Amino acid sequence: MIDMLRPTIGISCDYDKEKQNSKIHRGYYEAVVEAGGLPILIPNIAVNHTREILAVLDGIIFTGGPDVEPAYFKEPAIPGLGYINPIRDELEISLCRQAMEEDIPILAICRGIQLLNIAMGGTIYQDLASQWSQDFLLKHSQSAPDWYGSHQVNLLKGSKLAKMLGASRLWVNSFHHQAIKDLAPGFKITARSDDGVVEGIESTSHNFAVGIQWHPEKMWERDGRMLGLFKGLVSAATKN
Ligand SMILES: [Mn+2]
Repeated sequence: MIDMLRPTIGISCDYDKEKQNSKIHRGYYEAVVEAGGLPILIPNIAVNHTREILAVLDGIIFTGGPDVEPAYFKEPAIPGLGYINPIRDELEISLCRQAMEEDIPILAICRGIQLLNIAMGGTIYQDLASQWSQDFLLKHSQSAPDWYGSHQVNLLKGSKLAKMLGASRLWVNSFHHQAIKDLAPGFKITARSDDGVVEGIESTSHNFAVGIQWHPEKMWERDGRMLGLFKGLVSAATKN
């Protein structure tokens, strides 16, 4: 007999075009289990089932992956743009807008933070190295191991992000060449690296819509504070 069902946490998957597999790093779903949720992987299926997918989810994680098609923020592609996956973009933009409309808790990681910002009306730098206009830019595509914190971020005091992490400044890993440019309406910036690049955002009007630019799914086994992000999502997704 099951005393209490765990909240279901959907996890968007990447697509391996060579092997034709939907896939995702174990760190995402193992963190959800560790945080008390039940992970459900969402494959790259056609977009028409957004509402049915969300009907079985109490929360959702938008994961890391390739660049988002810049047409979604009304820009042509520049030379620095990387690989894009139109099928994944279409599904996730639709899922994200619908989840926000239904106020389903969202944790948006790396590509996810960009997707969340774009879906809600913001823009991104398609390529930091060629578009960042200030003198100082940190290395955001680290060459160190994926669990290793390669630069620091400053967290906004009182934000959900700072509370979940229990910190005001911490080391994070970094695997992105894009970043948020114009923030979507209804959001606030909750983390920046020392060069000013946005590393965290959250909605000011939703129950839980939190985005981060780094990869906690690859850090939580070594830095327990990172599990706090998944616990925060599961807690927000728990029905009272
Ligand atoms: Mn970074």
